[in-house]
Order: sequence, then structure tokens, then C-alpha cells
Amino acid sequence: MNAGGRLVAYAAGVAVAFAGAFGIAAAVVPATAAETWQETDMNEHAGMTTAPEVQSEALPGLSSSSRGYVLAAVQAPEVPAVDGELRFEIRNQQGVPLTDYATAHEKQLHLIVVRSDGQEFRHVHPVLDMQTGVWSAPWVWAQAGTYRVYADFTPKSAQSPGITLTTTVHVAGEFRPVASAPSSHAVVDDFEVALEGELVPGRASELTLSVTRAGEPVTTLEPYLGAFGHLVALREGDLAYLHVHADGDAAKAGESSGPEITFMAEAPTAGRYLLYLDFQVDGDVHTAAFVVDSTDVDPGDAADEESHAH
Ligand SMILES: [Cu+2]
Repeated sequence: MNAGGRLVAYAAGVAVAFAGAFGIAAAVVPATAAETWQETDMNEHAGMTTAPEVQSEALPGLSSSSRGYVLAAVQAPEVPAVDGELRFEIRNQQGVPLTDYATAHEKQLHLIVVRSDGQEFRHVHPVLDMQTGVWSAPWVWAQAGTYRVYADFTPKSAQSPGITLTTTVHVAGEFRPVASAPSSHAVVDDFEVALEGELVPGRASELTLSVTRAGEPVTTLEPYLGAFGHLVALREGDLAYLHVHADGDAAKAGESSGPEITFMAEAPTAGRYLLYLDFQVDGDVHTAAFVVDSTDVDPGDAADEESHAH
């Protein structure tokens, strides 16, 4: 399998909810592995085992335009610690701000913002002004730096997976980049989250995230945007983007889950990946961050194993 063109992650055993991350990628990812982020019939997709694979080097979340849609007119406070707004438009093929969106995972648009070093991750849901087509959210930067902004959405007219557009925003001031280091354990608020499993280039593998609080397993994970967990994976360096939901249809209001959330994931290449898990407990959403190195299986190791076996 050619690992070059894909960044795949999906929920174990269940059809998966993909972000517009795979805007282009309905064609890139086998339908068995990828569920679009639209509210679609899981079974229908599960049956699509013969989707053609199209050769493409393009990963989602690397361009401000896709399929005729453009992320434009992005405005945000220019320095940290100033109250303001983050505003932008999605323009269609005619250059007109788009106002017709399909709802995907309870929202018409998902906005992810992260600093170029992987710090300061945010996942928010701006409000659309139907008159002007301008999306906005109250915004304050905590830190200076260069940020990537990702808009994930599905045009209502598009009979296709969602789209992820991205652009860069600079926030003036002293920028102290934080060097990443592999980390499979996160502390967020009063929770601890442990990540188990490996990210293998070009091959799906299971990632399990376990949530504890004061050493006790948390079994009261709540549905958030229709799933018990949302995972964003970014490839360090180019910040190619993928947003995954732990499951497509299992999380209903009033249900709870935990302490484990399982995803299937496949890295497009060897390299370092930044993972962000959103989960909800007691009505509050928390984000746990991880850094995972995806390494090719060394053919030498396999040979060693074989020789031991003999
Ligand atoms: Cu969202």
C-alpha cells in the first residue's frame, strides 16, 4: 500500500465520521475506512468496498482553496491579550460568501486554530451572519506566534465529503516556540489521559485513549457533537490535518461512556504527529494533547524476529 497520500483514522469496528479533512479524499481513501463528516447512512458507506483509489499526493488541510471554495477575509486581533473577534468568509466559485451549509456533527462549520508549533490548540464553533456570509467568534490570543486556522464545512449543494480550508494568521509579539517531544500521557484540568497504540505509516492501527480522574477511570464521558471523543491529528511540519470522531452514531444525548475511547488511525508517512482529543465530562469540554512518532517498521527487526524463531 502506498503510504504517501493518506492520513487516515477511523473508529474501531464502526464506520467513522471524517472531517471535511478529507475534502479531496473521498477519492483518496477507501470508503470502508472513511466516513464523510456528513450525517450519512453508515450502512450505505460500509457497503462501499470498491471505491476507486485515485492517486493524489494532496493531504487535507494544506490549502486555502479547494473545489472552488476559498477561505477569505480572515481577521483577528493582531496582538495577544486584546479582546476582539475572529472573522472570515467562505467564498464560493462565484466569489460570493457562502451561506448554505450542511450540518455535520451538529455544526455547520468547525473551526480549529493551532499555533505552528502545535501549541494553543482550539476547536470552536463560530456564528454565521446569514446576511453577509461572515463567520465570527469572540477571540483573544493568549500568545504571540504564527497560527494555522482550519475551517471544516460542507457546502449544502455539494454531494460530497466536507472541505477543510486553511490559512495562516500572525500574532505579533515575542514568540517562544515549544519543541515537541513524544508524549503519550496528558494532564488536562483534573483529568489524565493515556494514549496506547502505535501510529504506523501506511497501515491502520488502533489508538486507545483512557481517561482517569484522581486515579479512577472516568465512565461518565458525555456525547459531544455526536460522539464520545473527537480527535484531530496534525502532521508536524506542514500541519496536514485530519479530524476524526470516535464513532459516527453511537453517542446519543443522555448516554455515557468511558474510560476508553478507541480510534483506528493510519499515518500517511513516517514522522511526528500532534494529536488532540476533545472529550466532555459534566458539561465541560477538555482537550488532551499528545505527540506520537510514526516510524516505519524496520525490515531488519522483522528479519531478527525470524531468525530468533528458527
Ligand atoms: Cu467542531
